[in-house]
Amino acid sequence: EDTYRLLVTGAAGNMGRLLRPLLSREGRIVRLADLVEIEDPQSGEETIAADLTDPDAVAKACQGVDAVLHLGGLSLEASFDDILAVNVVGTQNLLQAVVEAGVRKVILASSNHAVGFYGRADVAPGSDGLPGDVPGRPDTYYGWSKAAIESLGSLYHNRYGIDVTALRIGTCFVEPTDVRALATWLAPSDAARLVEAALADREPGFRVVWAISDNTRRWFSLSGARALGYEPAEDAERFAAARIAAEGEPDLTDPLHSLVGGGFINAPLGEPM
Ligand code: NAI
Ligand code: 15L
Repeated sequence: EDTYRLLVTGAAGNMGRLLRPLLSREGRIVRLADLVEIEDPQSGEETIAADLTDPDAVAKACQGVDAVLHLGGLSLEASFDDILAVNVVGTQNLLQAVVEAGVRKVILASSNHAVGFYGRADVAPGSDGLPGDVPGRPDTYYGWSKAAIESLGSLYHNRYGIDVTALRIGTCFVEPTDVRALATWLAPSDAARLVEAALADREPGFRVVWAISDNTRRWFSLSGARALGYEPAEDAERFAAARIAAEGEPDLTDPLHSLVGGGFINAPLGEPM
């Protein structure tokens, strides 16, 4: 069979559910994998149960796949052992299975929390914002795991020549969840645009880019993502009036707004959120 197959891990989660209808294409099968049940599979979709901590299950999920969008894992702070097992060992299982199955392309869901301790003060004056590929400066065990999987992606690219794009996702929900997200929002439609840009055929590489909409209040550079062909169409500003009416104007000197990681920077380490 030569149908293009895209494996999406964590497909039952928030982003998986938002992206499913946006990733469906003529001539593409989207294989949805998760630990929990995938609801209501549509035509062009297939489902598979796989625990990322189980190498055999992950190997099976990767059979016959052309590309992987790896969303699966713990998406908030948790104990170090859980973060290590699910996010780091789970991603290692995935990358190993990718190589063994001959998959050539992987998109990793990293997070702003991989670099949560950078701040507005780190943005070069006159620049487009904080670069997408600054070295890790995690704010939690969770953020550390994202820095670790970026680094695993680099290892697997250099060893095996697979194309790896790590997305440092800001805040991807239907709408910006709070005033902080007026800067960090990634609209689901823009997430799909960036995924399509990362899936495009190109010389295999390894890159780490910000995954954020073209928000009026953003302080994150989009040049890395734009170099892939990402053309964001959304701006959280249309939600600003309502969010500010509810919460007040953000104080940009408060670490909640002056540092990338916002509230994560003083969340107790290892305590499930
Ligand atoms: P989510 O928590 O809603 O979804 C994660 C999915 O992974 C869940 O369906 C869960 O069942 C699955 N999962 C957890 N442990 C697993 C295991 N052992 N084996 C297989 N599947 C497992 O998270 P969301 O919001 O959909 O995020 C997707 C990815 O993007 C996550 O990796 C998250 O860390 C990352 N991200 C999301 C952001 C956002 O604003 N939504 C921001 C930055 C990063
Ligand atoms: C993340 O990494 C989380 O998965 C998500 O739930 C949000 O908290 C997001 O970052 C954010 O920083 O807004």
